Amino acid sequence: MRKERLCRSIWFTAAGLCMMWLPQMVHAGDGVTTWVEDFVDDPIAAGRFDVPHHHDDSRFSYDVTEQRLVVHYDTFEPTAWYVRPLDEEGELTLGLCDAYEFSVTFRIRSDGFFADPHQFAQIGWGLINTQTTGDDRAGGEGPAFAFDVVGFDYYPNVSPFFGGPTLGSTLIHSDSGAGFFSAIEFAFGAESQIDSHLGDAMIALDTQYTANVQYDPADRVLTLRILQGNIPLAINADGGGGPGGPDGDPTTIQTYLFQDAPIEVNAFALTAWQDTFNPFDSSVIADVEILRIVLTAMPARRADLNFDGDVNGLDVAPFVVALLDGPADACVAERADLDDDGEVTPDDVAGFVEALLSE
Ligand SMILES: [Ca+2]
Ligand SMILES: [Ca+2]
Ligand SMILES: [Ca+2]
Ligand SMILES: [Ca+2]
Repeated sequence: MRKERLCRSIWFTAAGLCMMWLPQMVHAGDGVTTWVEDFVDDPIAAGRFDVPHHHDDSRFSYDVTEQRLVVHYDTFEPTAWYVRPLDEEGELTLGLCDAYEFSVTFRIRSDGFFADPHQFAQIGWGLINTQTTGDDRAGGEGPAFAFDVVGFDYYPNVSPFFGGPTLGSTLIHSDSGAGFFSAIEFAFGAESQIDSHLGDAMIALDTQYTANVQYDPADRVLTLRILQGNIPLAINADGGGGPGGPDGDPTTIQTYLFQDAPIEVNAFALTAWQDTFNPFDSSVIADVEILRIVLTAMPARRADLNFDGDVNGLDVAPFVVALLDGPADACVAERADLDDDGEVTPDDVAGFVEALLSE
């Protein structure tokens, strides 16, 4: 009954809008930021990337002939980043309610490769915050811990006791004062453990892959895929809870978020983290060729209630549900509260209709 009345009020406010329950007016979402780094020229000389002044820029070697970058990972060395802001203006930030993905095409060289079986450290990259992310990702030293990180992490170490290698994406929330380790969300157990004897595809040396990490704010889940050419590998044949893990897909390793705590990132970075838990020696040494980076950010849009980046008729049904049942979470509430009074009520209908019509 109520649903019908509400729908009719939307109908009368803007004739025909309630008919738009089917896909139409689909276009590339406004406000989408995307960039591709192909290394056709030196990203630092060209002003696209930068190494923070307190980091060692010799850890990153650009090769103009091969059009690639080589990152010298060595966890005995201090942390070093190769950083690009999310957008050209350096103003874009992403949080818990925004959609984004990043892909990195890479090859780990066998020459000089070392992974200590008694230690544990990653080859990694991802999103950081140039203001709030500290150098200490391992958390062994502090106080500059690496809060506000969305990372791709490949731990190549194979331990006689703990297994390995492991692969997954990690999200580290903003500093809430509750301690660094409580801010970290990651996949563990069978989900991130790469067990070739159980069918999981391994990452081989001297082989080109693309690692893709996607964040879905509707389900609050990070999904990692490793592609060889265009073929996603079965990295999750033996996943958490069974074959393929939670989504039943053997090509995805997923990290579900359980905390509502905020996160705010403003840059992409190739992150050669120091292993602050092993100050005596290198846990991992690897020269990693980086051939391509693609970043796409789809910040949350007001009135986009189905989280597809567009504001159109497909958002009517979930808007009505948020009105009738109350918003399912803070991200829905933020998108449906069109009059900014902190709650979702019939007073938001006018703003919602206006948002639909202004598209
Ligand atoms: Ca596994
Ligand atoms: Ca899966
Ligand atoms: Ca939408
Ligand atoms: Ca409101």
